[in-house]
Formats: sequence, C-alpha cells, structure tokens
Amino acid sequence: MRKEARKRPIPLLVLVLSCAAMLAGCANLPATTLYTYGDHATRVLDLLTPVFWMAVGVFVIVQGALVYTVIRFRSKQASAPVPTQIHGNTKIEIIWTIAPAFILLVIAVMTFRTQAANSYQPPEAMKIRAIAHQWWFEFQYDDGKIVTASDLYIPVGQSVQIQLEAADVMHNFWIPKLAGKTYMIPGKTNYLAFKATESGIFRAFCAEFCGESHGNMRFRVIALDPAEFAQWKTNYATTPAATNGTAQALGLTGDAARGAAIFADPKKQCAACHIIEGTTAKGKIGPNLTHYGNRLTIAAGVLPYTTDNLAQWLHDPASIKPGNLMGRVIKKGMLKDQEVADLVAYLDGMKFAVNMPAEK
Ligand code: HEC
Ligand SMILES: [Cu+2]
Repeated sequence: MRKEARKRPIPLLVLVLSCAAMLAGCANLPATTLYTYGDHATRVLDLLTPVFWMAVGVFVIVQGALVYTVIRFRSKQASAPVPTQIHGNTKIEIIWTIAPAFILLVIAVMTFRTQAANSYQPPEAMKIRAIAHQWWFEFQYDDGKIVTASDLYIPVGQSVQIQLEAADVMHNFWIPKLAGKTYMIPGKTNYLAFKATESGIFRAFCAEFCGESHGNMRFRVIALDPAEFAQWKTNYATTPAATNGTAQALGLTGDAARGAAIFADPKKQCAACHIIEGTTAKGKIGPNLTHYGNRLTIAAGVLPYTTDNLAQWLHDPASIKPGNLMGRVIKKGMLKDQEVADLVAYLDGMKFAVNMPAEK
C-alpha cells in the first residue's frame, strides 16, 4: 500500500495546488470580500470571520477525534478478532446534540444582528437610483437629472441609499468590497444603504444569472472625496455636453462634427436607442452616452475604455458581447471605417476632467 502511494505524486501535487489556490484567495484581489472599504461589507466580514473560525474549531475537533481513533484503535495483526461491539452512549449523544445547537444559536443571533444593521436605511443618506438592464447598469441622480451607466460615482464617508430596480429580468447588485448582494427585481423596489470609508475605484458585478451576457454585466464604483464628488456632479450637469451635445453647441469640427451628424442620423439608428443630452437622441433602450468620454470601461466592463476598443465595439458589438441588444441591429460592416472614426471622435470628445482615485 505505502509503496504504491509513494509512486503516485499526483495526490500530493493536487494537495499543494489546492492549498496554494486557497491561500491566493486570501490576497487583496479586486473582487474579494475579505478586504472591505465600506460599512455594509465590513459588517458581513465581521460575521464571516467568527463563523469561519467556529467551523475551523468544529473541523479540528471532529477530524482530530476521527484520526486519533483510526490510529489508536487500528488492528495490529491481520487475524485480530472482531472487537467488542457497543451501541450508543447517552452522555456523549446529549453533548453532541446540545453543543451544535448552541453554536447554531450563537450564529443565528449574530446573523440577525448583522441583517438588522445592514437593512437599516439612514434617513440622511444620499439617494441614487440603479436600474438593471440586460446587460448593464443605469444610475440616476437628483430625480433623473443626471443619468449615467456602468460607472457609479459616490462620495466617501457619506451614506448612500441605492434604490434598486430592474427593467427586464432579475439581476443582483454586488460591490464585493463595499456592499453585499441585493436583488434587483422587476416590479419590486429594494433598497441598499452603505458608506464607503476610503476613496477608490471598486469592481462590481451582477450576481444573478440574467441571460447570455450575465458574465459581462459589471460596473465600477468610484468613491471620491466629498468635495471632488460635488465637483463631479456640478461638472456633469453644467459641462456643455450635458446641456447640449450637438456639434454646433460643442463647437465641433472635422471628424467629431461628422460623428455628431452620424449619431443623429435616423438611418444609423443610434439616436433611437441612446440619449445624448440636448440632442435629438432620445432613445431609452441603451445606456445614456452623455459625457461618454469619461467612462472607465466599454459595454459594462467588457473592455477597458480606450478609443481603439470603442472603435472595435462600433465595428461589431455582437462579437464583443454575446447577445447584446445593440449587436442585433448594428451588424459587422454596417459602419464604414471613417464613420467609426467620426463617431469615436464625437463620443470620446464629450468629457471633463475627474481626479480618479486608485483601484482598490
Ligand atoms: C437597438 C438599439 C441600439 C442601437 C440602434 C444602437 N445601440 Fe448602442 N447600445 C445599445 C445597448 C442596449 C447597449 C448596451 C449593450 C450592453 O452593454 O449590453 C449599447 C451600447 C453602446 C455603447 C457602449 C455603452 C457603454 O455604456 O459603454 C456605445 C458607445 C454605443 N452603444 C454607441 C452606439 C452608436 C454610435 C450607435 C449607432 C451607430 C448605436 N450605439 C446604436 C443599444 C443600441
Ligand atoms: Cu444581470
């Protein structure tokens, strides 16, 4: 037996690799819940940590007893007689019924306390509306005066209350380092309140299977110092693109001016699905593209925001994000290279400076 085991290094390799993978899970990766920068996620972590150590304690006691028994009472000769058979031990059975019941009661009390704290909605919280679409998130501030997608700007050190809705199917709102998962359900509004304790850019995800591109439905949370956040809001509302995104109002020439015309052209259909403030583009099917040049990613986190990637998206959206609604209408080759370049110049030109914090 023993010799054979030595000939097979694979179980050992699997053990080493799984331990390495487990330890890697403890690193401060972009989507970990073990390093938190928000009160909601921290309360969940403060529940997870003691429950984990209780589970480790149970594991060590049970496995320790098992291993001890196996070694201590193993038969020493091949022909050993069958040992005395016993059945039941009332004292031990009472102990191992009451002890787990007690542990579960402790966990239940801790869980209810965390739930109560995390579902509390501070009345002073800043209200933001989040609407999930297949497959991107829309964010509205100030009763819809500011509408963005995929980048959620919030102030640091101040509670925000997200009003969660869904436009089509069930989705789920999850910012691992800031706030735990909450369902977004068509026809039912949920509320999630949390506070970022540090500035930073945080990864966020849809956490409920919602169709073909569910895995491509992400967003970023940008937590800014309160003064910078206020500045962002002011700039958003007053920078020309937000009030009038037409070529004339923006003083555009060349590529960008042609891009504005293509975007507004009913034959190209962009304006039927997208809004750009102050223009004839009033479509509500796709993301609002006002100040599009400020985005951190393209199409809900599928590609990092660069002008090259934007061009790639416009050439053939379906090949980049399977199933997405734009790709069903804008097919590969429908826009000529020059038209794509013009649209990129127009969309990328609508932006204002933001002092971006580091990714956490
Ligand atoms: C049938 C409706 C429809 C049409 C027509 C359409 N789009 Fe879209 N567009 C969408 C949807 C929906 C998305 C979001 C896709 C996703 O992320 O799942 C999108 C995404 C985008 C994005 C990326 C948005 C983001 O948040 O990163 C850009 C840029 C864009 N469209 C530009 C255009 C341009 C330019 C045209 C015209 C050539 C156009 N769209 C035509 C529906 C449409
Ligand atoms: Cu989703």
